[in-house]
Amino acid sequence: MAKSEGRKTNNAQRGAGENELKYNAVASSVPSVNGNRKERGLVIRNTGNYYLVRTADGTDILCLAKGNFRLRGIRSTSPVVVGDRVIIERSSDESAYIIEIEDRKNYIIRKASNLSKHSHILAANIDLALLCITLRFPETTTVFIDRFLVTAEAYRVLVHLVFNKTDLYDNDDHAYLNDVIRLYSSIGYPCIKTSAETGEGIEQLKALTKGKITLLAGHSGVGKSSIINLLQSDVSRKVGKISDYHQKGMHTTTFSEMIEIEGEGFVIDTPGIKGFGTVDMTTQEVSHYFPEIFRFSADCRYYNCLHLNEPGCAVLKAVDEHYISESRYQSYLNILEDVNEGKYRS
Ligand SMILES: Nc1nc2c(ncn2[C@@H]2O[C@H](COP(=O)(O)OP(=O)(O)OP(=O)(O)O)[C@@H](O)[C@H]2O)c(=O)[nH]1
Ligand SMILES: [Mg+2]
Ligand SMILES: [Zn+2]
Repeated sequence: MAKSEGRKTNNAQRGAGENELKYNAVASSVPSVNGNRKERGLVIRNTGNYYLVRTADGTDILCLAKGNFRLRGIRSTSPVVVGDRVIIERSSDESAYIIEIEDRKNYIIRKASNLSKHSHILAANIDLALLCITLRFPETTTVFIDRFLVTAEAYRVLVHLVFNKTDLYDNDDHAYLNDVIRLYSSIGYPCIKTSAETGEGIEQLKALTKGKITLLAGHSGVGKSSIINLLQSDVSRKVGKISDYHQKGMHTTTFSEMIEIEGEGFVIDTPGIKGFGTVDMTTQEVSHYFPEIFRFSADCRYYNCLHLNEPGCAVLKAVDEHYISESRYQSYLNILEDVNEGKYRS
């Protein structure tokens, strides 16, 4: 396994909710240097060069990042991300700087595009990621779902799939939706049907997100901000106007933001993402992040089988016999291809 932080620690997979929500319980006094005050805080928003940091006493402070936070092993477009636990330094002239990032328990990272060498971390230290999916208006493909899931597996982030806008589906859509849900549930990913319009599934989401730090991700226009608006009553998030709204998203949310929800917990609203390039894995590793492919691969004749056309491949046999879905296998090939391309390029 390639070394990069985030994978070292953690296991949201085994039990969510371990994230220290009560950041004020964390010792907030850090020895001061040169008379400057140092405090611990949680990054709740990032706009341009500025970060909004919530400190132990609940105050939100606008900070700049000081120094070079290039993270080991990854070239990221932003050094500090929402969800980071940081140490800030406030000087007497009221300016404030982030001077240290605490080790991350996990994060969700993606490449801006397959060709891009730069990666983008959506958020760090999350207990749960909700991948918001619409089969129509706009369409979310299984390849997109699988790319997200592979990254979440690699960085050990627990994922539930949220199928939104069920109120817009006709009978055929519902039949297809149920097939997709059957597939992902059988692999082990919990699925929830929701509608921000009728309120279907919202109580279930409230119970699920309670006491956790939850990331909402997905294409633009799938309804992430609309769902968040139903999870908390204080603030109203901007959602795309229906009148402007066609098949594609409007990119209404433009930066990630952490929002406190009723009944304790935080949800992170993120801007819609078009593609999801996977980051930093070897060809051998790819199958490890498809749980069902990994299970069958134990019976392949060759230990280094890539399940392409090798003799005695148990995965190909399972695809033939429909124990592994064709769409998941196609996603596997698709990701394998990127990984190979990445290798030839560098
Ligand atoms: N019919 C219906 N419309 C919905 C539902 N959820 C969201 N919408 C509408 O879909 C549009 C997009 O919703 P947003 O909440 O802005 O979507 P988003 O995922 O936050 O999009 P970005 O911020 O661009 O990433 C808005 O017009 C919402 O009113 C739903 O369950 N049913
Ligand atoms: Mg939004
Ligand atoms: Zn094989």
